Amino acid sequence: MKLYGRTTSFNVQKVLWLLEELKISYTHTELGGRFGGLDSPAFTQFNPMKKVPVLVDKDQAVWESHVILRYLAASYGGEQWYPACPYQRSLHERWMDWSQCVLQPAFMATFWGYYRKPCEKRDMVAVQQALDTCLECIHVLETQLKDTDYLTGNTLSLADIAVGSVLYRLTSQGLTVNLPRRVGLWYERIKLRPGYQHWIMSDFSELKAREAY
Ligand SMILES: N[C@@H](CCC(=O)N[C@@H](CS)C(=O)NCC(=O)O)C(=O)O
Repeated sequence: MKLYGRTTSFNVQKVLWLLEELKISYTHTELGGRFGGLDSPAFTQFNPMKKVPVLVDKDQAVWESHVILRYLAASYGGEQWYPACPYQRSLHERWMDWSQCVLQPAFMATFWGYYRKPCEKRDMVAVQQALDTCLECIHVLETQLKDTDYLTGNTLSLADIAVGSVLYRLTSQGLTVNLPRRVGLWYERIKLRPGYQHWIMSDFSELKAREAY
C-alpha cells in the first residue's frame, strides 16, 4: 500500500493517523506543496483533481481524505471501525461529513486567513468570524460528549479521526481558543494516541505566512 502526500497537509495527516491506528504497513511519498509533483501525468492518473492525499492499494487509487478513511476502515478495520449496519455506520459518518462541510471550512478560513498570511495582509474581522464558527462547532461537540469518552461511544472511531484532527492546529496557530471541559478531556485523550502525537502534533511552522500551497 502506498500513500502520497506531504505530511504538513492536514488531510494527509488524518490518513496517516488511521494507518497507525489500524497498524497497516505502507510506504509514503511526500508530494505537493514544496515537493510539487501533483501535475505529473503519473500522479494525475491517480487523482485528476491534482490533490493529496492519494492512497494506492492493490494498484487501485483512492482520493478524497474521508473516502480514504472509509476505504481503510471498511477494508481493514472490522466492525469497530466500519459497522456493517448502515445506521450504526451513519452514527460515525455524520460527524465526518459535518466536519468536512462545517467545521473544517471554518478552521481552514482561520488557518489561511491568519497563520498562512503575513501579518499586514490579515483580515482579522474575517478571521474572528471564522473562529466564532469554530467555537460554535466546539460547543456542539461539548454537548455530544456528555455521556461518552469519544464522539460516538467509548472507543475511538472515524468521527474522532476526522473531527479530532482539526483541534491541534486550531489551538496551536496563535489564536485564543478555550476548550470547554468535556472537549478538553476528549482532546487530552486523543493526544495520548501515538498516531495523533506522531502525525497530527507535528511541526507546521514551514507553512507560516506561506500563501501558496
Ligand atoms: N477534499 C480533499 C482536499 C484535498 C486538498 O485540498 N489537498 C491539499 C492539501 S490539504 C492539496 O493537495 N493541495 C495542493 C498541494 O499541497 O500542493 C480531501 O479531503 O482530500
